[in-house]
Amino acid sequence: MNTSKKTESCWEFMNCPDEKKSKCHAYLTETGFKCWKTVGTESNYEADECLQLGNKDCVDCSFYKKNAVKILIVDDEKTNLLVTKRMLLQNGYEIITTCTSGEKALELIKTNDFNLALLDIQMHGIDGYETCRRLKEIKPALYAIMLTGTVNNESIKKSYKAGAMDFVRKQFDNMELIVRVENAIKIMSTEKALQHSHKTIFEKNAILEKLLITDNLTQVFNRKYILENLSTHIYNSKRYNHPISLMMLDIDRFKLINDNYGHLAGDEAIILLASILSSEMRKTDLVGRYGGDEFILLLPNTNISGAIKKAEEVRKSVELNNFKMAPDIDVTISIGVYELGDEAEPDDLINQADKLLYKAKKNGRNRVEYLIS
Ligand code: GH3
Ligand code: MG
Repeated sequence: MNTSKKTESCWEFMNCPDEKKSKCHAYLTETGFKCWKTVGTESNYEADECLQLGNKDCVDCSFYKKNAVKILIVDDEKTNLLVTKRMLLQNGYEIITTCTSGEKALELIKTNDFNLALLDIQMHGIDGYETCRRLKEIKPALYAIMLTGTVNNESIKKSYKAGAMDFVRKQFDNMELIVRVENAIKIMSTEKALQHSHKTIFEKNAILEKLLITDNLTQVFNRKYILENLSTHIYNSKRYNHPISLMMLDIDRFKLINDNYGHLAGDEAIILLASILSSEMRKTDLVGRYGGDEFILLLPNTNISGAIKKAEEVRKSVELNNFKMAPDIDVTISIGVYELGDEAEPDDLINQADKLLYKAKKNGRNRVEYLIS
């Protein structure tokens, strides 16, 4: 397995609890979270296992470094604080803050990014439930474990209501506290992993959605998108009694560019035209590539006179532009402009604009043809 590539995508690194025997990398792949047990040095990984998170062989791994988890212990009994803190220290936890009241805890959380809080229930001042509730208000992701003398239905109910996730009996032995804290870390790590996956999926979806509606060559909308949205725009224009116009335009004698300067130069000319169109049109207009060297422009809230004016501007802008990829050719466009009448259907808009474009070609090219219905 080529390991060097994997390390680049490492998202968080942590040591397995048994650091002497093996190390573990957690990393995110296209298909989800994976734990990767490794042997050897960090620069020379030999992956002996590559396991999906949730695999039972992998439960010891967590994405929070144990020694980086920030723990807050709140108890009004100083001895309890000392005992709990010592236990945690003995088990590899290093960042531990203690305080003797809920009020102090609420102050501390404002300046400390605690991950985990261990809260005594019965305290002077505000009790553990209320402390928990308010801490979670300030930091919802905080994982709270209640420290309680007796676990009964009442305390369970109140604790969960306050946002606590777990309990440790006050007369706890070393094992119970440590097991619960480690479970808390696993849960937090899994949550973090899921959030990360979620974010990645969300971002990738957004990219996919954009790809679906974008013309690969020019980055303007593709034909499918324009056609799908045409009906909605027409429906809105009729409903709100707003005008709507459409332009079909096409490069004049485009084949000459391909023939004289090659297909790539032809592509560049199409790309340049798309960028001229995008910068000339309003944000609310839709610019799409209909195919080849033909573009479709939908102009909501624009009547025929506005659309003709715009078409002339665009035509001039192309005429004046120096298409450097085809230095000996005066690149121009022809445009057909049509405003949709009350009775017309979506297809009419395209058919009419297309006919007008054809007319512009027939009448000499580098011109705008329109029809006032
Ligand atoms: P007219 O003035 O009548 O429009 O003449 P024209 O030469 O521009 O004719 P037409 O619009 O029919 O030309 C389209 C040509 O565009 C045909 C095809 O080879 C070429 N073409 C289509 N898609 C692409 C593309 O993505 N890139 C390039 N470079 N050429 C393309
Ligand atoms: Mg053409």
